[in-house]
Amino acid sequence: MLRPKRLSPALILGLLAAAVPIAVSLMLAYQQSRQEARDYAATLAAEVLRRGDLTSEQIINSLDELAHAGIADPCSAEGRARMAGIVLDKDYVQAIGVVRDNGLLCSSHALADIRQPLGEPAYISSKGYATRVHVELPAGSGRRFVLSEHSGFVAIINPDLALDMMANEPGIRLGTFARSSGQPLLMRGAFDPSWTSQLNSDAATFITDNDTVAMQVSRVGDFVAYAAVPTSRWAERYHAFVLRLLPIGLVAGLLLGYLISRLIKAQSSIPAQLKLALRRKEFLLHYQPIVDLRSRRIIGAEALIRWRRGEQDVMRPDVFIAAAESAGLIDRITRYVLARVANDMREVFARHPDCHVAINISAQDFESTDLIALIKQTVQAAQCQPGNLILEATEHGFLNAEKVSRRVACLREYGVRVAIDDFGTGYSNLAYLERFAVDFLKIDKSFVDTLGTEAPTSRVVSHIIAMANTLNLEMVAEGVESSAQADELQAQGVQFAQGWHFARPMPVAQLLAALDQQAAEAAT
Ligand code: G
Ligand code: G
Ligand code: MN
Repeated sequence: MLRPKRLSPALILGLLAAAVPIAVSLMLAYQQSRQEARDYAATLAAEVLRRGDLTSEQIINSLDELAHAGIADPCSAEGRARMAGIVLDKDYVQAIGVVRDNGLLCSSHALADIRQPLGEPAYISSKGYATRVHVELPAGSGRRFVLSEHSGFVAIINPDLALDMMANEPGIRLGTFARSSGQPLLMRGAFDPSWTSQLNSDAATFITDNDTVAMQVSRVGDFVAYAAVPTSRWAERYHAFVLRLLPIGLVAGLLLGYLISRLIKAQSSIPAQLKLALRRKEFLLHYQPIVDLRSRRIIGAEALIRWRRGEQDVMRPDVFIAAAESAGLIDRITRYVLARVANDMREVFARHPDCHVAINISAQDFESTDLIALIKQTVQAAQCQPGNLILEATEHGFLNAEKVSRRVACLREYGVRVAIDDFGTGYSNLAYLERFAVDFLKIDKSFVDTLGTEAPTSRVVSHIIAMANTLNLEMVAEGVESSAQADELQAQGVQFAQGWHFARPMPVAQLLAALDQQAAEAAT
């Protein structure tokens, strides 16, 4: 049955970790562009304030000078010339003049010197300066002037001149408004009266739906300078920051994600991985043929566990079997192996009833009470005879005692045969072998390797073989890699062998095919 592969926790946490720097980079871009917009608006407001203050100062000075000049008739040619002299050095004041009954009587600018009504002032400051805004003058070619009047004299200001900075940036709104009344004074672009409510101290910067607005209170006059920068400009900066920061965030994110998922994988304990592998059925069995050395025919096979994920062996069995033993997970693995072997071998036994399968059983399994029941289940499930099964136990498993020896006896009584695995590598001694009645000795590869060499251990094989013969034990030599080794073992009286010289561990289908071919050859 195929189940969709679940995302591993390591991958999920890795992805989460990767998201953090990416999110941070986006946030940084957002904050940086916001901050930049605020700084820009504040800089503009400060410049407006500086110009506003200058304008105020020039208005006060020019009207003051005019009041104290003692000009008898300002509207005479000489009077106008003297007025022109007063404004000559005042860059922001275009002209000064005389007001009577809310009308402009005459001014320093000849062309503006036409009597015209001005209407009521929009605002009068605490110092008595009356301000009129949006005033059209005859020679002003449609331009709207701001007029500031005090004691019958008036200063004429061109607001565009005072606010002529950043003229090439569209959408930027600049100006001043009266602090006490909120009345706009100088103005470039529409003023939003709701901004005034944001001013709680000497300066404020805030973001509205459409603009980033900065305001600064004048220390000289009763007015506030403001600058509003449209959000669209800010969004552009945001995109620029994203383009700059996101790649860094992405790289950092991927790196962090990779490192964290690696870390989690490494830290997730081997026992946890084994449990997961059992649940996901990532273990499978390969079978290494065992041959009769006289006929060189396959008479059985050893089941060897493999941990597969995709095409890869995740971990070597000697590593994870040892880990499973110390984590108390070996009984679950043994159950799994037995069930799997029964399933794999059913057809092999049906077609080749004399064949046997050798299964590695851990020392702990011999101690657990239900091993016999488990083996009986396996025989049933594989639809074979107890004699088709050989249980391989390493010598260490046989060390502790009575209980194990009784269990082995029980199993052999049932008809299953038992082999001592890796013989010679443990605590082999003769007395011990006599006490444990078993059927086979498996001679470890390390001894087979010494055959035909000058190694001091090379003669141990002969002793093991002699000992086994004395005890009437049949032998399986492991790790046979050459025909010379096979011949030598046969000459010394070893009955069976396995090793790469004959065959490597293989999937059950391949084993079955080899057995089928062997049977077909025997028939002809
Ligand atoms: O081929 P290989 O590397 O698989 O074997 C390594 C070791 O793992 C062998 O010495 C064998 O004893 C052990 N082993 C292999 N399969 C099993 C198994 O199914 N159960 C146990 N307990 N040990 C196994
Ligand atoms: O259970 P045991 O330790 O006997 O398992 C045998 C181990 O030896 C397995 O890991 C198996 O894959 C490996 N093996 C079997 N035949 C050969 C061989 O001829 N040469 C080598 N190097 N290893 C072998
Ligand atoms: Mn073995």
